[in-house]
Amino acid sequence: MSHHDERTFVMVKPDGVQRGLIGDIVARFEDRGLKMVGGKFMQIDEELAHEHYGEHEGKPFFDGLVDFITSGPVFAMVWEGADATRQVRQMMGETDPAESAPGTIRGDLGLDLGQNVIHGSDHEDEGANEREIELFFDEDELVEWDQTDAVWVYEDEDH
Ligand code: DAT
Ligand code: MG
Repeated sequence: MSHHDERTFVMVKPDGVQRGLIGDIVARFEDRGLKMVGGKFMQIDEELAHEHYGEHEGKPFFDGLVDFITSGPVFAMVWEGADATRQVRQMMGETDPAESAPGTIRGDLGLDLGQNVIHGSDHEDEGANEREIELFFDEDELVEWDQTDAVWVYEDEDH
C-alpha cells in the first residue's frame, strides 16, 4: 500500500465556505479516488495564519492574505492517495483563477486571485504537505481506514 499513502493538506478557504462550495470540492477529490483521512471545520486565528503563510511574510499581499484567511471559517482536510500532493495541485489549477483551465477547481469556481477558493500544499516545496498537516491536525485527528473501493482505483491492489 506504501505508494498509495501520500498525504496532503487541503483547505476550502472562507470564500469557498461562504459560497457553499465545500460539498462540490470534497466530491471532486472523492470522485478522483482519493481518501479523506482528516477533516475539520474551523476558524483560523492570526497566529496560525502567520505560521501557515510564513513564506509570504513581507510580500505586498501578505496583510490582505491574513485578513482574508481569518475572515470566516475554513474547512481543513487531509487527503491520501498516490501522488496526492501533485494530483491535488493539478486539480486546483493555477494560483490565479483567471489563468486556470476550465475543469480545475479554481478555473470552475473562481475569478479573483485574492479569493481563489482553495489551498493545497505545494508539491514543489519538499515536505510542505507534512508540515501543513502537522500545523492543522493532531495525530489523533487523522483516521486510518480501509477504502474498500481502492481495488477499483489502483490496479495493483488485490481484489
Ligand atoms: P497557491 O495558493 O497557489 O499555493 P501561493 O502559495 O503563491 O499560491 O500564494 C498563497 C496565496 O496568496 C494565494 O492562494 C493567493 C495569494 N496570492 C499569491 N500571490 C498573490 C498576488 N500577487 N496578489 C495577491 N494575492 C496573492
Ligand atoms: Mg502555496
